[in-house]
Amino acid sequence: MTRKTMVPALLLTAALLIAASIAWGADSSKSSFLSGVHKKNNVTCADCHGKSLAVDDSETALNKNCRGCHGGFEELAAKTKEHINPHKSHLGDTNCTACHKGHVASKAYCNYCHSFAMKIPAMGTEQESSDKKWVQESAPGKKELKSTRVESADVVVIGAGGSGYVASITAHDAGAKVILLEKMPITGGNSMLAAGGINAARTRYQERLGMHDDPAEMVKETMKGGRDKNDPELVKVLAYKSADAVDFLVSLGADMTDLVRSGGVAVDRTHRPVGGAAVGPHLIKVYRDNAAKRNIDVRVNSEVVQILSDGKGRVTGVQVKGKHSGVYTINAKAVIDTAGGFAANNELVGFYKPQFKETASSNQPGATGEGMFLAEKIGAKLIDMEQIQIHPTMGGDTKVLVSETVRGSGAILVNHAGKRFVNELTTRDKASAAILAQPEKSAFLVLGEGIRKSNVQIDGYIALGLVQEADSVAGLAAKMGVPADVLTATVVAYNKAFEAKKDPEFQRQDIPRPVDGPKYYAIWVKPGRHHTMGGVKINTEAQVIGKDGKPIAGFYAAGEVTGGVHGWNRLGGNAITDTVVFGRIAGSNAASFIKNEK
Ligand code: MEZ
Repeated sequence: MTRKTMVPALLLTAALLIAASIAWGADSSKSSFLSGVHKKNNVTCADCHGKSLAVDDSETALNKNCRGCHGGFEELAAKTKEHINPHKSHLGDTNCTACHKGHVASKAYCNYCHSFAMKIPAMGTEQESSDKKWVQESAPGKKELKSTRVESADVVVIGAGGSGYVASITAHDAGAKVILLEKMPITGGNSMLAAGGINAARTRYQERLGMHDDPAEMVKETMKGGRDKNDPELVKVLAYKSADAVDFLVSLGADMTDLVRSGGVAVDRTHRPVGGAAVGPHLIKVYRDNAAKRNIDVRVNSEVVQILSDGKGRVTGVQVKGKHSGVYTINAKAVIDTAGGFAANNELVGFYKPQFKETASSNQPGATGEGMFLAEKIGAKLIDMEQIQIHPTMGGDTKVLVSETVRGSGAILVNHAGKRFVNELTTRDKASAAILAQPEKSAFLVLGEGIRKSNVQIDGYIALGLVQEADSVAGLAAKMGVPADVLTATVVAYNKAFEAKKDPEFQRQDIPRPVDGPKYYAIWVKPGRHHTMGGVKINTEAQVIGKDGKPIAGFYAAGEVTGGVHGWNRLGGNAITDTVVFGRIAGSNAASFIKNEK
């Protein structure tokens, strides 16, 4: 038997063994799972896998077959009677196989971030820990992997979060053949979880509401928020291209009409969908639809294990480990690294900031930082790696981020004595420090009916069981375990500040709504890891800068994988701006680099 015929023969044998174990009802973990609903309906291997039994890394045909039998997300969501409806979540319409498995027990992807004991078919109830260390294929000491095939593209983009999608769409529209790679089973990255909005100065939406804003102010506030450690040139690009970024999103079909204020900012600059809906799921749906419309080659379960260069400093492609297809090479004329940050990587966070190691992370489980080290391995400079942002308000002991926009909509922060203790709209580093300075290292967000109605995300927190409610402030105080007279006095004083448009106690600039009835609400909150400000050094053209201070030819980066834009503390709402502004620059420059090289 030659090597050429050996591989198909082995595959065929494996397929026959699987088929046989199903037919004979053998008591292996594979067959016992398949003996469930699939056995009952006489499902064959070919029903799921197709005649060839081959599975591509994105599991496309397999998922089509899942839907063929079980129905699509909408159908399944309509049938769900449980309180939490996994088929109707912020993850959007993803692969069925992200949660459901064919040959091993299914597992809910949601449980990486949430703690739901969800029942899904053939799933054990045990919780998967999201803190398990991501095995980095390119870690030092790991043996070099051998590619079994070679493909080619004009531009390869690493990481299908917000920056990755924006860079891919932009490069595609500039004429490049793009492959977008995502190591996780679903696309979206941390952008998918973004609750707040996109900061942009002097937009048509601000002007429509008669609001005056100025990119120069955005520069000043971003620098101040970043403790002046940001790269001022990058910040200028961020601010002066921010209104264009919003127009770009609208041109793709996004809704950015609602405005709210974020911490450390003196105007309503954070743009989001109408009703205060979370920005991330909305944008990722828009991006997914736009990528599909353009036929962009998006591959999940595809981990980049190496960025390739010609030895003379020019990037030439990537090596990928596909979940099913194995290791292969993509030769590319340009590579864009949009692989995100590492706030979900306990080991790495502990390495750079030992005191943050045990804090909960708001991030998706794939935010483990490999994109930074893949870049460093081919000479990129990493900066500000120890700058890790702690977001003030994660829901109690959960991994659910309670959006800053809840405070922006008017909620107050109250300690366990029932008193306000900080300007709720100060920067995140200061608000987190103020909460951690409380003896309990936690606090409550307190809000009324008007605030709840202005921000649809609060209904989500109610559905998740994070919110206590009562018909009076005293009733709420009893549920929170704080003195009723003190909390009542706190709310009365705050409502007076709302009337007077002046907050003598904490100089909060913007009080859009009072804390009023008929219902009052409280959410117990604790600070948690949210954003890693450091990463790959880039210049204003989104070119990756090497340790020698020079751009690495053919190599671009955007979003949380980069450092310098946010300095030592990011302002809420500036991350999405970063992904769109620098994603566009990276996509467009990668495409013109290729054209100019021809
Ligand atoms: O930009 C963010 O991280 C943000 C606005 C988060 C949030 O609190 O909603």
